Amino acid sequence: MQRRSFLYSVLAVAIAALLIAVPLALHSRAQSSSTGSPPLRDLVQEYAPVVMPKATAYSVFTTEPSTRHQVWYRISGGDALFRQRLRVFKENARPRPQNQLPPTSELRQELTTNTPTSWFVFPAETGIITYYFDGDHRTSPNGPWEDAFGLKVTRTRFANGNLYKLGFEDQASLDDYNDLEVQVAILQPA
Ligand SMILES: [Ca+2]
Ligand SMILES: [Ca+2]
Repeated sequence: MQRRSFLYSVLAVAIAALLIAVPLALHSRAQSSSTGSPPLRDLVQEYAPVVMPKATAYSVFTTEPSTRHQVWYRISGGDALFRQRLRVFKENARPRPQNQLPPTSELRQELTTNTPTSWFVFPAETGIITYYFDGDHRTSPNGPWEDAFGLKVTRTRFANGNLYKLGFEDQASLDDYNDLEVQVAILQPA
């Protein structure tokens, strides 16, 4: 009996791995850019941070479908007691309501750390596309991933795009909004 339940759990893990791996393999993923960073130029304005206490994810989207755009992102750090996870989704559609994510078939990357990474960059494209950045954490090594309790966003506008600094919060008390920090740039000349 024990052996059977062991086999079932091995099977469950294998199926879960396939469910994640197949969509990642089928779609265009962001490429790691080992040296590059987004070529934003001519700072126009840095806006005051916007605190979103119940937000669990942030989406950026194209405002001009006929102009090519390109999205870059990286984990820039974080100061947390718990393990952090960033999931990145890309969907050929307008933004969904806040905190609603696309299905896992649209998942493009999953990083289970808040250690800084180099930049990742999606291929340049035209059209109506929304990119979702979803911050999670878990309080024990094998526990379930849980949604962030909130998010702080600082936007800086440049002549040829926008840079967003995201800070996810993993405490219900909303203490510092710096547990998982992500930078997202969307390049799209005006
Ligand atoms: Ca989430
Ligand atoms: Ca915190």
